[in-house]
Amino acid sequence: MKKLLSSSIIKGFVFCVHDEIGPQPKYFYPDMVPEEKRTSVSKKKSEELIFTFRDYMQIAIKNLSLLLTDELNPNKNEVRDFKYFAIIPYPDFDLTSLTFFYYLVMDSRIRPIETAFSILVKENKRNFLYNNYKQIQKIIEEFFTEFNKLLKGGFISKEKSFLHFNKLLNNIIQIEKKPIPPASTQKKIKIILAGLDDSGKTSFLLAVDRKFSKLMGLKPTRSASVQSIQALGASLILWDLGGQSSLRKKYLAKSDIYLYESDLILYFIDIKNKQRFDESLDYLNNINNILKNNLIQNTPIVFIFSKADLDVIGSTEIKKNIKFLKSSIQNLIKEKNLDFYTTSIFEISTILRAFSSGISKLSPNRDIIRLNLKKFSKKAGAYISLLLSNDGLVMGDYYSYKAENLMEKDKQLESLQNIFEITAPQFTMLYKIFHKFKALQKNEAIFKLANSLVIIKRLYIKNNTLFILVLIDNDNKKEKIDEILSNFTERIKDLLVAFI
Ligand SMILES: Nc1nc2c(ncn2[C@@H]2O[C@H](COP(=O)(O)OP(=O)(O)OP(=O)(O)O)[C@@H](O)[C@H]2O)c(=O)[nH]1
Ligand SMILES: [Mg+2]
Repeated sequence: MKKLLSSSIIKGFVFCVHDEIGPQPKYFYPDMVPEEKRTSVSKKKSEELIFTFRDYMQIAIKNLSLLLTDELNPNKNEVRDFKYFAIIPYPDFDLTSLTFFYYLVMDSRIRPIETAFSILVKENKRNFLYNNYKQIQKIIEEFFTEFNKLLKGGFISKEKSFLHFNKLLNNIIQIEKKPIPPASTQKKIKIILAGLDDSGKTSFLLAVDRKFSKLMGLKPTRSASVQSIQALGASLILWDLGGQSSLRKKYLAKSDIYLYESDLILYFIDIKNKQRFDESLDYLNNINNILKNNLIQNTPIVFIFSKADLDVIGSTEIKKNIKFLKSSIQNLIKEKNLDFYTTSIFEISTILRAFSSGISKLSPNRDIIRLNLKKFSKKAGAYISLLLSNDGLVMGDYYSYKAENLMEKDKQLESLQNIFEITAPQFTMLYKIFHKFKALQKNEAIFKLANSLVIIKRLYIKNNTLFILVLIDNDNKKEKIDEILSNFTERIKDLLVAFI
């Protein structure tokens, strides 16, 4: 193991379990050193990890606290499907991990055991994890399907476990051998905006960029226009592929330039223009085939039904159009959980919502942030909670209801929740304005909405400003929120800073 890791980016691993006595490091490498030794050598710039038991323990506690399963009481299916990954920084150790969370089911235990397995890299090498996490995830998941069978009868010896972990690490290290993209400290994300001409791509981008003044007299995009914005701790490179017919042919023919290594595609369809639906579906089909067959890329596609302005969105015709498009797209793409958004440039929040949901798909930490927001919201008794970045992008959301399960009496609640979702960024804006003009001293504001309250809290996380918005039905719950909020932010703060 020593030889394997000495030349690798990966510096160690730790397999933590939540045992009867609490979180524990169970198997780990390198071996721990006594406390005295660490303090004597830690000054030296060592390439190797010098970890005491207490250090490993600290990592185990941090990892497993992100699961906090005490209240969730998982049933059998949940246990089986519970598989989360996250990229977690440990600033105290100058390390970052890719961590796999799951439940370990053992014959001798009644309760499934919360488990977290981390591979550790130096903080300055964390891009290795971001650039390769999908591949590494696959290797780790495959490994644990086998490894868990071994543990079913009880924990195996450390020596025996090392033989297995050695193989796992060896497989991951193979990834290091492929050429590395030029080193940069910031993650670059390539996002493509595609769709027919006149489908609203450039307008969408402008709205994202808050450049509303440019909207007047918009000209068709002549070819690919590339620009970049900074958001959520990454550079987002936005490729706006002008949609005229001749251009479309060019992108498809030169897909190795235009579609290659794209992280996300936003596909636009003008919801009002029924005559061109077939043409648009045809273009989508071509793009999808190239991604799957020629480029062998699994780039997620988010569908934007544009021009869904307030005055038309409720009409029978538009509803019919949406239904038709959803089922046609489903037939073409054949994947579960496709993302559809209706947007209008006259409702900037619909655009920000679609955009942020799209990029949050790229965050390895999205699921674990959501899980923690859910825990927080349940404890607080909230209807909805939203976690927003300073520029209004949704980094996490929680809804206490599922639309399809709603009883008639809950309909009112549902419509209130819908309003909340649409207005959340405006509340944040109001908060900012009040704060700027010193009309607000505190880091919070409360708005009354019918019988409910909207609570906005500003969070400072390492020089970043974030907002959490919570919708509750009575005053009493506010105290609870105050009580549990700092614990919640403490737990997820490192995950939020490096969101993508
Ligand atoms: N009513 C309404 N009009 C919109 C909306 N979004 C875009 N438009 C209008 O639709 C027209 C085309 O928008 P663009 O953003 O230029 O479309 P595009 O997809 O970039 O077009 P190409 O560059 O030719 O591919 C413009 O006149 C916009 O003002 C919307 O949400 N509602
Ligand atoms: Mg355009």
